[in-house]
Amino acid sequence: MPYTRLEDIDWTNWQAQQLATLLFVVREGHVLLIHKKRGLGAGKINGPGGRLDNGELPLHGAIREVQEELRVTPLDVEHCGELAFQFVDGLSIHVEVFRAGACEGEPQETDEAIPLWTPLDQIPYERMWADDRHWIPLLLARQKFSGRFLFDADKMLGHEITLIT
Ligand code: 6U4
Repeated sequence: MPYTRLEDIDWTNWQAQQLATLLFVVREGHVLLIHKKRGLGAGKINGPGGRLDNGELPLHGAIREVQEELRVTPLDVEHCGELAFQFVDGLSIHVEVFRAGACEGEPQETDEAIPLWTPLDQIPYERMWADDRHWIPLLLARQKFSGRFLFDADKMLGHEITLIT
């Protein structure tokens, strides 16, 4: 049955079809974003990240994706929060979100992404997924979070964010 409201979803028994990560390197007043060239959210600005391989730990998957997408290795990686996305077409994704204090190497363009070192006061939320403006400020403030979202394609129909103490 298609969902139309966030409250229609049985979150207690909710299980994501896909497990994924996002990782934001934050250094010297800038955050490392990407212009995503392919996959879900192609054309949007986001953090690097992607789906976990079978059995892969989220931390390892997050670091691997940054290496694959930008050819750099994030350092001082910490967990910041989790996001649950339900799409009305049935797709569901659980995303573990990380930040890093540095990275080794210079980010390079790849088949998957164009790197964008972005000043923290110029994050282009209008070019990003609609949920990002609700939790990226928490990540930057080092406030841990848990978010739930309902999307119809890239239109956000509902959202709820809990702060984790
Ligand atoms: P493959 O084809 O597996 O290499 P991959 O880059 O691993 O692709 P993909 O393209 O399926 O993954 O995209 C998943 C990525 O999109 C994850 O990093 C999470 C991110 N993502 C999905 N919905 C999002 C949303 N609403 N807001 C957000 N990131 C989202 O900020």
